[in-house]
Amino acid sequence: MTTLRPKPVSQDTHAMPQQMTLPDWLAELTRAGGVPSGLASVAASMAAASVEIAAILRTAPVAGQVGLVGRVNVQGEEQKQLDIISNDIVVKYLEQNPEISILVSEELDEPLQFQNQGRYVVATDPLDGSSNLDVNVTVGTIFSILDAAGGLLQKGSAQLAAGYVAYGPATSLVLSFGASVVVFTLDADGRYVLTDTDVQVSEASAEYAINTARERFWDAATKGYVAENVAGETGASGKRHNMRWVGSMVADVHRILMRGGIFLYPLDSETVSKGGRLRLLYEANPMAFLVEAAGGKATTGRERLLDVVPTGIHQRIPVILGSAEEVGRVEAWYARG
Ligand code: FBP
Repeated sequence: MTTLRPKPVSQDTHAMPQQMTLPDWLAELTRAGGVPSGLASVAASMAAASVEIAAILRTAPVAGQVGLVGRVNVQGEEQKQLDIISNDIVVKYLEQNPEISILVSEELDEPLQFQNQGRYVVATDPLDGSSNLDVNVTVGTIFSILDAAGGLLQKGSAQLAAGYVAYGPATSLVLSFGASVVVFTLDADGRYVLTDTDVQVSEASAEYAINTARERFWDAATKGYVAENVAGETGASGKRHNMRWVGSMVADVHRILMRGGIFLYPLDSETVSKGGRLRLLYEANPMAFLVEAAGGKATTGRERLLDVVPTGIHQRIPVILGSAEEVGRVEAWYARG
């Protein structure tokens, strides 16, 4: 069985002319033997879906596409109109691609089997950060691509590609096939143009992202790490830290990929019964894949996130990722037991 993992052929886009569009970049990568054309087409399908989602988001308040639909998803969360609309758009574009056989989505209770007998499985959060939807704060789409032969419950390290789209002041598509992380920005003509060729997460950082309103539920390790940061120069880290929490994972992780930092949604006494807050297959794994490909680290606190063997498609997991030095500090707190 030929492995689908792309050969680490040059994804170095430094030599590529400026203003390279996504289709050109994918074609170049496929021509260079870096990525199979089928896998490249799956990334292109997700990108195409995101262009339509971006357009919908821009005018949703005018079109009255805001607010709840009066249904809850399998997570027990109230679904917003835009959650459903975004999911339908993703289904529409992926169904048209014969390379894709199954879709796992945050908004679908069960995996969606397409007619196609394609080689790839996609897991997606069609609209991440939905608590920020109706208040015009950055939200996103997150996706993970796997080899269908390995089934749905594969470790994150088996991902062939991952990406997200941040719908913010600009619309950014961040993508990796494992060797490097690149950023495309949507231009005025609705084309993704290459704007960052080799994202690297800074080793060190003084910026952390956590929902501090949950402090009373935190475990000792999280309390210890955050207290050290709050102590600033007088604390064990010996430096002043700053805190940022957008409440949209895509926005917080994008900031970390661009300027370093650490994102924490640890297990706490309120989420322990569910295994955590964020979902492994379509939130934690793709973000961990991107952060590691950019030189950062990702852990549950106790183990490398990408080594976790999933037990369910909507499984939740503790997530700690970002600048390696900061993640290392958190791991040290957990190692104290
Ligand atoms: P969904 O919006 O896709 O359910 O994602 C969960 C999420 O909104 C993350 O994007 C974000 O990091 C987190 O929940 C915010 O949690 P909280 O509401 O505790 O701040």
